Amino acid sequence: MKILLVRPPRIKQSITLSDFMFSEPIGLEMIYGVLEKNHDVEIFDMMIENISLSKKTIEYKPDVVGITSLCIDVNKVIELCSEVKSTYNNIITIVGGTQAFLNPNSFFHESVDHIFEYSNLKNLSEFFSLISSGKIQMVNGIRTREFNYESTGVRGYNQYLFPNRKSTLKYRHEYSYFGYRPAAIMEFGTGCEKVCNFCLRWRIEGAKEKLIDLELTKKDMASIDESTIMFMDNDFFANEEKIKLFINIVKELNLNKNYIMYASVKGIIEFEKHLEELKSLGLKALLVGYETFNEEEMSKYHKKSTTDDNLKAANILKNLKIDVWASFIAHPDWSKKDFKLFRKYIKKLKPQITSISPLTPFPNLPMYREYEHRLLYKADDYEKWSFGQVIIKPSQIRLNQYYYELLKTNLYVNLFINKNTDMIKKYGIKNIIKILIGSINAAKKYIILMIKN
Ligand code: B12
Ligand code: SF4
Repeated sequence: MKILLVRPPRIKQSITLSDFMFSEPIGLEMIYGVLEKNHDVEIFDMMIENISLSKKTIEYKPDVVGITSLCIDVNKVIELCSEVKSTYNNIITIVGGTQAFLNPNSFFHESVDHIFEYSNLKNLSEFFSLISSGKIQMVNGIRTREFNYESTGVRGYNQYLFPNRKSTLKYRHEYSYFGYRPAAIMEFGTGCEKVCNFCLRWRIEGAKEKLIDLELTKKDMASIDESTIMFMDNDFFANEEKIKLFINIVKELNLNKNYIMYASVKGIIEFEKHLEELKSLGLKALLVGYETFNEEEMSKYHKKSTTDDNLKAANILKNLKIDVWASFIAHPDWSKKDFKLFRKYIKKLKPQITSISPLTPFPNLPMYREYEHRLLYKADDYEKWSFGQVIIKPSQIRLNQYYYELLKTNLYVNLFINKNTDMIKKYGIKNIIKILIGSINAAKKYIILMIKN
């Protein structure tokens, strides 16, 4: 069969961080890796391509079109499936990805034939051998329109499979992470045992840290051509065994690359002794969720660290000259005074890059119930759930004032606190201009929302 795997284009109307983070569609590369053995497969990355899916469909003539999805993509994905069906009605349409796992119901639509709630070698092989011979039946992890999208009831997680990175060869020079370009992404271990209550990530991968098969990891690390690897592990510093294994693999493979990782504050403090060696091996930056200046919120979020721990971790990293890309959550109950305290706190932490997301009680999270009566948008206003927009009605100040405070904080942080001059040395002026344009774009969207509200 001929299979076209598609990543949908960026959603213009939502606030996204796409100008800062733009990585390869690694999920599709994994599916490609499995299917290429028996089928003719191609990846079509609409975040880069300029031609429409119907034009591509006419050119490539696939039997199957499979589309990946994130939360904000639902309407676009359905639109694309409808476009495929109206081009050639007999093409089989399939949807997979994060949103299909978290909320498969959002894709119950006449243009979507099958939904991969989760994917693994077993269900992929079984499903594609069935449809190749024109049969359909219920398969674990897959919901089929013909069976009213019912599930077999067997739950599962997405399996981390070996990605074929050559499948995105023509796009790879575009993929980047902040100033690092080109950058590849990969994962060393899945899950997260910190189980913070606002977080989707451990819900997607499980509350248990598990290392990915080491042979697969080594083979993948050795084959990556890019000079930068971003590890998407939820907390690379989850345990010492993992850190030591990584150090050994980098030495064994004699790699000379830049590494970017997510790390918890708890892990940074606990495994401080390994940071110097990691730095000497190429660790350039850590993405750290500091979340807030307010201790009460820290415990409400079930963070396993305190606001003082944040300062401690920031000092450790400053002394070692490891960059920090910090993320924070703006709580809807913040007053003007709270925003002021927040800015003061960021000034003490002095991260190199700061991103602030308004608290987003994603549907399916227990938090959703708590804030349901204060939601500004419906659960199916998919494009609003971008983690960049205010979703919960602020309680202390008006919504437009809240946007003004967010805007002010973003500008203050980016212009006065983040050390852009140091970054110019590191990443080059072109990259810094790109990042600044990104913040201006986000700022423009905030101004529009401020005026509208
Ligand atoms: C890498 C990443 C990105 C990358 C690219 C992701 C992509 N799919 O294209 C970039 C940087 C572009 C990105 C952007 C965004 N992201 Co993001 N991202 C991640 C991250 C770190 C890893 C995702 C990943 O690649 N996982 C590994 C792969 C292998 O898993 P997978 O895609 O699910 O693929 C598996 C299966 O689903 C299956 N599969 C996937 N697609 C398909 C398709 C078919 C047909 C089939 C059969 C199977 C299949 O194959 C794989 C094998 O098991 C996660 C955090 C996390 N740890 O989960 C956040 C995460 C997914 N992102 C998130 C968000 C919110 C965003 C943004 C909206 C952020 C923003 N405001 O800008 C944007 C949206 C982009 C857009 N549409 O404009 C949220 C998701 C929320 C949600 N419910 O969807 C997460 C969970 C982070 C968080 N906040 O908690 N992201
Ligand atoms: S440490 Fe990070 S990834 Fe893990 S549960 Fe908390 S916020 Fe999520």
